[in-house]
Amino acid sequence: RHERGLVVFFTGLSGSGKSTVARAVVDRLNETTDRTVTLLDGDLVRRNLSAGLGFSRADRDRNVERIGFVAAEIARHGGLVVCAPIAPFAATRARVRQMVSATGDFVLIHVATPVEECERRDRKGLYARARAGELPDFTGISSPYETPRDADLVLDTTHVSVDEARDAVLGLLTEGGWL
Ligand code: GGZ
Repeated sequence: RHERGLVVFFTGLSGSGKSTVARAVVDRLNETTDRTVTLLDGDLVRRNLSAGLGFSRADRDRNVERIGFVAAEIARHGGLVVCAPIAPFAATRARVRQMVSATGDFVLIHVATPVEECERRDRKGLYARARAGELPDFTGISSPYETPRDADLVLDTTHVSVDEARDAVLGLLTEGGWL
């Protein structure tokens, strides 16, 4: 039996918690399924697959479409893929959804932690740098984030722990018959 591949695509602002939740989902999937699980980690993608790209709209589109292409290839071979770029543009997310849907299933998770909360946390100090004008085109500050209208799940980590968010994602995947 060849199981259908699945791409779990997280989108949200820098500091929204999406990478943390994505990582927790991958860890749990690795404990509970025999299927291969691939995390297309944001940092690794930017350092390798998308090395040299910046944060203009064109470069973000290239980055997100490359992630989508790799995810679609893995899904085509029946794999589970988790990725968590900001992916701020609706049209780009729609292209990725379309690309993946030709070969596998696609689930969109919006980590909708508001920019005020992301900036309040400012774990990496990037919001402060963006405010100071040191980081141009910073999503949520000086570059847009288009809120998804087609999310399968919306999570706000302001009042929800990483474990609860992880379990909500796993619950959705179980309900949908993927696990
Ligand atoms: C947004 C930026 C920027 C700008 C650097 N805007 O919190 P982080 O640091 O670790 O995650 C952010 C990451 C975003 O890269 P993505 O590949 O996910 O973006 S996109 O999907 O839009 O291509 C942040 C850091 O890179 N970073 N400059 N100007 N985030």
